[in-house]
Amino acid sequence: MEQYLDFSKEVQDAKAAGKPVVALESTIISHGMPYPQNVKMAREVEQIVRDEGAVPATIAIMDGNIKIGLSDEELEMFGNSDDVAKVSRRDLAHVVAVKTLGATTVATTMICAELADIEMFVTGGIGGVHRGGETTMDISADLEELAKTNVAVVCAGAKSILDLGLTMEYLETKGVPVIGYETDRLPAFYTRTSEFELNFRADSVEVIADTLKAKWDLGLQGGAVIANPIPEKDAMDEAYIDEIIGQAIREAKADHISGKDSTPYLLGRIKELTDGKSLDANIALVKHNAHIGSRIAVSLNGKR
Ligand code: PSU
Ligand code: MN
Repeated sequence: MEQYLDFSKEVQDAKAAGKPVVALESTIISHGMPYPQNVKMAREVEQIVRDEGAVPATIAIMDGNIKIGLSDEELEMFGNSDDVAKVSRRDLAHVVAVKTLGATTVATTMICAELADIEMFVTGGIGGVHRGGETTMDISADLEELAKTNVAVVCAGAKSILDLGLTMEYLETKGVPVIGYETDRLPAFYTRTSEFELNFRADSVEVIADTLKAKWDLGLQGGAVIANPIPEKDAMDEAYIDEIIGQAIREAKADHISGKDSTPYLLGRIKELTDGKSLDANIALVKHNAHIGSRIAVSLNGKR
């Protein structure tokens, strides 16, 4: 397995020194945001992780290797190329074998983080059960990965392009804890709350680190979702964004968009329909997640 892993010097040194490492995904860069905002976001998020006392490891596939930590030039390339595949679990072996460029989704970033012995992962939003998923069966591989791979994911909840209720049911069935950071309700990405009550609320990163440690010490396989609401000042108006999301979903249907193209299409349309305001919110929430996720990583590392 090691032959496929290619660690950056920064991550290698961090691991040798026993420092906490935080995994970051590349699909959010290559398929989740436009250039050049995506690269700027990726660099700023990495710096936030460093400022919080951890080391960032942005994960991507290149030259038949799983890169654990990208250089500045590589970040630029993943943000500014149109031949980067979106790589979820099913795609990973193929993209490694044919040695093309691949951006890792939440599912694949979790797989690669576990291979690299990294237990914390920060992103914006996870995939889930899409609206209408009970008939289309469009259910993100992210949920199955959370069920079996031992990596905690810090996110701002899930977007209401998904069916949040079905997503929560799925996670419950699979035994994945969803912990609210300073909230009782599932955040809905662009907004701070939703009607869905969370399983647990944590008001400190210590409690989250203790919970993760206990989970894995007990051999309870699988990840956890730490749901961290978008900061108040960056949150969008709920009625406004719901209307836009509804329109984007109707357009996706009319354009016969399905499968892996669905999430990037919807994100792109929502950005256009909001004149870029959704992108600003998206960037703000990822940065906030980087602060909280890094603090959890530092705390958890101290308990090892
Ligand atoms: N949600 C976002 N931005 C993203 C994604 C989700 O707000 O970029 C990406 C993540 O990489 C996630 C993937 O893992 O979309 C889910 O895609 P799918 O539904 O095809 O599994
Ligand atoms: Mn899907």
